[in-house]
Amino acid sequence: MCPLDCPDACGLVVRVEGGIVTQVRGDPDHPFTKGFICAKMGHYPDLINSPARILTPLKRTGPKGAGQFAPITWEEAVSEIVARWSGIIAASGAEAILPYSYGGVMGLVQRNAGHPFFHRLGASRLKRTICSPASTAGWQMVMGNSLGTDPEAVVHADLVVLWGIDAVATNLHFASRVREAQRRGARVILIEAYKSRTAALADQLVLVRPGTDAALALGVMHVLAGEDLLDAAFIDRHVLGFQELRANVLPAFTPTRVEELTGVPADTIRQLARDYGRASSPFIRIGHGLSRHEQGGMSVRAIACLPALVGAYATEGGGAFLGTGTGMAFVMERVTRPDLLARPTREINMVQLGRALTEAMEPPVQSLYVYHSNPAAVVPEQNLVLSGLSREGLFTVVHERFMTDTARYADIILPATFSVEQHDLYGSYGHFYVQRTRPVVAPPATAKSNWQAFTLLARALGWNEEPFLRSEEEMVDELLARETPFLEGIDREALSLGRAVRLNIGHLKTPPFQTASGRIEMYAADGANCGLPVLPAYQANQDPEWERVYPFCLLTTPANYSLNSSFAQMATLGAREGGPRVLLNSEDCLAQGFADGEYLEVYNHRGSCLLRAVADDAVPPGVAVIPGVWWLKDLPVGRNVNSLVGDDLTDMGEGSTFYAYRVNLRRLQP
Ligand SMILES: Nc1nc2c(c(=O)[nH]1)N[C@H]1C(S)=C(S)[C@@H](COP(=O)(O)OP(=O)(O)OC[C@H]3O[C@@H](n4cnc5c(=O)[nH]c(N)nc54)[C@H](O)[C@@H]3O)O[C@H]1N2
Ligand SMILES: Nc1nc2c(c(=O)[nH]1)N[C@H]1C(S)=C(S)[C@@H](COP(=O)(O)OP(=O)(O)OC[C@H]3O[C@@H](n4cnc5c(=O)[nH]c(N)nc54)[C@H](O)[C@@H]3O)O[C@H]1N2
Ligand SMILES: [Mo]
Repeated sequence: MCPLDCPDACGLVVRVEGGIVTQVRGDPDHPFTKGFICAKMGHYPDLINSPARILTPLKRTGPKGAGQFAPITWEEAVSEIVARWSGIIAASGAEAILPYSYGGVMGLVQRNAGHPFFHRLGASRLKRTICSPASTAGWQMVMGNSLGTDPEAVVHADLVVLWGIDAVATNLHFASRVREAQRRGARVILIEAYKSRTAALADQLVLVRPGTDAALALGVMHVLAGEDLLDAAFIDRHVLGFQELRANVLPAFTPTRVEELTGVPADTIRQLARDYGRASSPFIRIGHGLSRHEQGGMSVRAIACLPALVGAYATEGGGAFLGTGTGMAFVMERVTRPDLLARPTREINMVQLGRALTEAMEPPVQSLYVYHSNPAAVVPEQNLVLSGLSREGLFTVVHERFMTDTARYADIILPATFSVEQHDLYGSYGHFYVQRTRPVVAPPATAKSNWQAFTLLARALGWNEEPFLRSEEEMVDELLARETPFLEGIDREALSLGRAVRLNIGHLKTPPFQTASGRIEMYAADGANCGLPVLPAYQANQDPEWERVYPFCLLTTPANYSLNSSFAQMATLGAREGGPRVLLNSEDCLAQGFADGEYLEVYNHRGSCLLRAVADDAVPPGVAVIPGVWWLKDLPVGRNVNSLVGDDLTDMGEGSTFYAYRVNLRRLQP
């Protein structure tokens, strides 16, 4: 299984020769990913066998961030950590310690390995919000726990709308099914903020002003209602609150007004609505990109209403899909052990790490334990994050495989394993298969998995609660032993042999929809309690003065040849990507006197970074696209795009707003 944070969750065939991984290819027997993988994972052996791999615990010998370390043993590392933490706990309490982890490994055991440990310790809890809580919350307000349309069914659709997703880069195997739908006659529409790679797959590209998708969706609904393109019978039986939406919200979203808000021509909005309303089984794939805006939750909420208006869920291949949480198939509390938390400790939002490390708090964060994440590179407000990580008084432990930008700031570095060296159980957020993995090679003698590192620390602390006495393999067994409706009747033998097995999702078949009312809910009676509008809405949110100072919308898009900061250290892949760069419309380049290929300073009041300018008319005027999360150490002045990105939270789910910021650019002084 591929361990990366990617919806495809590919099946792999790993060739091992003489105890060494020599080749990684796609597993032709994997039902969803069918034998092909991305360019990144084709290079997995280069990472596993990299000479840059950290092979021993390290202790800092130079100033913070300088990357100067001396080797120590695991015993020394563990006793240092235990001693420092004991001091901090005695003086300030365990909430002064903050775990920090995200998506380096997606397996259910390794990914969550720190939860029982930090619950038992009584540390601060991390709200893991950097990726998709806004889109999830927006979806759930309308659809509850409904899974949406199976992505495999897209081949039956006659219209596919890729809404804010660069599927060719970020959801490759879904994109191949969209091509299949196209071969069978489907039209494909991409709704994007710039002409991404995925535009090559689409029959039509609709460019929307970043952050305004809710208005566009409401405009489409206005036309559907006005031109009687509704499925009245479906609405009657399966929708709650459409009449309220129609009476109170839709009248204001005329195509003319929506054009002003979104930049999409009124005629295009009308045509989009007609195409959507007349299709027999339209499928909308909702991306997370469009939710990383101030009103990102609302964007997804509004889009999630669309299929209900035309009764798309009643047809094969029709409906919408945001993601699947196959983790819910298992009793995850067996791993995460919330019961080990003696009392609810404070929660810190991971998006606001910079604030947490630099602002006054009671108690202040005095220790950070980072595992399978690279916050120095991937988190917004980078200048704040780095000044926090530079604090002499912050005791930082980083469990890693490479000297990442974050590891450079560590006091102690612990060497980590690769997925091919550890046990785990994987779900996916882009399909419905689960898969068990066992190690195919032995790790280097000194490297430990997340689970192993935490059990070692727990034993050093003298704990003997159940999870700390068990191996990672036993934890996988434990997850598989607990019956849930998703596991009923599945092929357990195939699962234990390491095959991808489809979960049983029959109990979530719709209708009824998995909401309180059993219907698709456009009206959210309890919305008002959480400060949210009871009906989908859109607030115009432009500040002309701000737009004058920072004329460019910044899009920090996923790169094709790296995944967040993973693989971004590989020169071969970086070169194929085109290197660190900022893409600008050629008219903007001309107007500003920027030459194609010259270095520019991209800046705002948060920070700045230096990037090579590339004139590219895939980018609309007034937009700057910076693909990829490059390593700081490889960039001039040691800052990447996240020095330009703020840490405001979304309207729902307290999520990240990576795409919501503005910048200006200037030529470098000689
Ligand atoms: N190659 C590669 N694959 C990846 C990743 C990667 O970094 N590289 N990241 C992985 C991760 S962690 C995730 S969460 C997933 C999903 O990755 P996401 O970050 O959710 O990316 P996408 O869903 O593809 O959506 C990104 C697209 O949204 C567009 N966009 C931005 N703002 C708006 C807007 O306001 N409206 C509209 N309509 N579009 C907008 C951007 O231009 C961009 O092309 O991909 C995973 N797969
Ligand atoms: N500008 C900008 N920034 C972004 C985004 C964006 O679109 N634009 N996308 C955001 C999104 S969607 C996400 S999900 C986050 C992701 O951010 P992160 O989850 O921090 O992802 P990575 O940068 O891939 O870093 C993962 C690290 O985990 C390490 N690792 C891998 N496996 C293991 C393991 O088994 N054990 C241990 N201990 N370490 C391991 C890898 O070596 C790697 O350094 O980034 C966000 N940052
Ligand atoms: Mo993500």
